[in-house]
Amino acid sequence: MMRLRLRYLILLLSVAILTTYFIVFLPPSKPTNKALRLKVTHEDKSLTLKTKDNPLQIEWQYFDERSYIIKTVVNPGENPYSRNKFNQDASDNVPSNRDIPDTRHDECASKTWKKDLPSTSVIITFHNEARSALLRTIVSVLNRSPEHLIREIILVDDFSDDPTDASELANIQKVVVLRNNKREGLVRSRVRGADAAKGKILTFLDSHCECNVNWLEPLLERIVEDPTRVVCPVIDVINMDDFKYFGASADLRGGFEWNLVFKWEFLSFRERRQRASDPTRAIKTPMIAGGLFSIDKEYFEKTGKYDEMMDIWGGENLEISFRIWQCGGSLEIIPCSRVGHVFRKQHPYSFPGGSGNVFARNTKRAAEVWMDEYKNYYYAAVPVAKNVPIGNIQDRLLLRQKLNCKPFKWFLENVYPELKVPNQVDSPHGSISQGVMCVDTLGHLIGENVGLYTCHGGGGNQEWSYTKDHQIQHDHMCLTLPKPKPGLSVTLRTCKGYNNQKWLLISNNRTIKHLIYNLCLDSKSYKTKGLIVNNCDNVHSQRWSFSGLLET
Ligand SMILES: [Mn+2]
Repeated sequence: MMRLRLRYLILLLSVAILTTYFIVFLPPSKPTNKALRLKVTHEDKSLTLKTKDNPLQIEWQYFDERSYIIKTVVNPGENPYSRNKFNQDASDNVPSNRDIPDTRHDECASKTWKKDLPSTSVIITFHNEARSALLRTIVSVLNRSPEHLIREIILVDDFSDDPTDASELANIQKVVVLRNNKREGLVRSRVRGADAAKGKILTFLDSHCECNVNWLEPLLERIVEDPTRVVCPVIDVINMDDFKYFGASADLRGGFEWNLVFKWEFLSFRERRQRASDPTRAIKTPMIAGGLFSIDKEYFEKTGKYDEMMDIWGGENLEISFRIWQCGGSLEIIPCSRVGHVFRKQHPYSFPGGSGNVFARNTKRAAEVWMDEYKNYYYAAVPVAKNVPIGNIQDRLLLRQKLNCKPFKWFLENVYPELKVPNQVDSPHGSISQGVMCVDTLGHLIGENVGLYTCHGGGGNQEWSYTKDHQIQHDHMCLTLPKPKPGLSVTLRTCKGYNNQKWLLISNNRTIKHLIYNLCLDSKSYKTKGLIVNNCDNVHSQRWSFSGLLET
């Protein structure tokens, strides 16, 4: 007994000594940055591998990371955020092959993936990206993917100021560079990359990402099983100030409200419980964030790629999400696949045409093509969108018809039942006119009066709805009677459903009468006081027609 314990002790001691030896005395192994090997060309014999068997050959050549990055470092006195809206200094100081924490669930680490997966073309589009961030994206792809699964990395330089940002990277193995000769925006750049791709599967990445261990295999596997799946990694967070890498929650999916702006939302209790029993299972998502996903190339083409009349950025993720779901595919987040992304608070680049307009135009194109009558909920939430010109959508409508896609109602009922249809928009809406003049907010806010303006037929400030509880409403503001006294101005107040906000639209004599008092909406002094109330006497200045109300 005693002897056994002694033996055990000796064993333990020798293990401890050996470990110490290795820790203290072994030189730190230099991790080779395999990703930065240069391309082998037949013309250049110097780029062949030197092996022990064949000492005549010489070593691999490597891309010179330092000299590539040093050309665009932050100048002394320059704000490190000014060019990229993230801390470029911090990015430049992080090596391209740095270690990042493996943020997957333990069960992902022990999972094995199919061996016979097809290769993917990785497509990265960018406009004036920080060199260090772009290089790190490429290096993480090459270093953390099985070599045979990366067919190529296609960089689409969307007319960056400095063409050598991309052209120098063309020396790295597997990298192919395409440069636009004018600014095209994300959508057309991605389509250009996809058209050039030779891989069976397309993988789109942002230009400031870092792929984590085994990020690719679980994505490809889901698509091999069913090519109508469009799959995304969990998007981890690279801090924009210090570039530290954090794991994101895998209990999130993509959603939106009626303004059609993408948002992350927590999975329901039921889905979280399912995930707890199998943390590796795919998560169905109504919408994808759009920056990072994989899709079968043939399926991408069959389902209409992207809407190429969308400019710069925004709305394209909404369009592809509606389209894939409504036309028979599905969108998934794969929790065992992790890719870090630098999230920023603002866009680093310029938007020709203004970011708000471009976003509204792209979003409205998606709404007009895919949302059927439900697009009216979008216009109710974002009234300015009604007047944004969108160009021709005929091709996209034909595509929808050709693919025999389901109505938006199906999407709401089957994919996104959590998105509630607001009551307000069940109510009739339109303009309230008197001859050629229309009731108009004139851009006024809470507490101010409303006026009349020449009818323009474009909604916006002349768009009113008449709710079931008798309110006359624009956005969240309602026509309100401050006091039941003739001659007083009607004001805009937050809709509360109080009695002073209740009106009757009387169709036979076309008056708008307060529900309780004998006071009618009157335009007679609109130039000085805006709209007022007066004793109802059916004079011309009290006669209105409401385009949203059917004549009875
Ligand atoms: Mn991004």
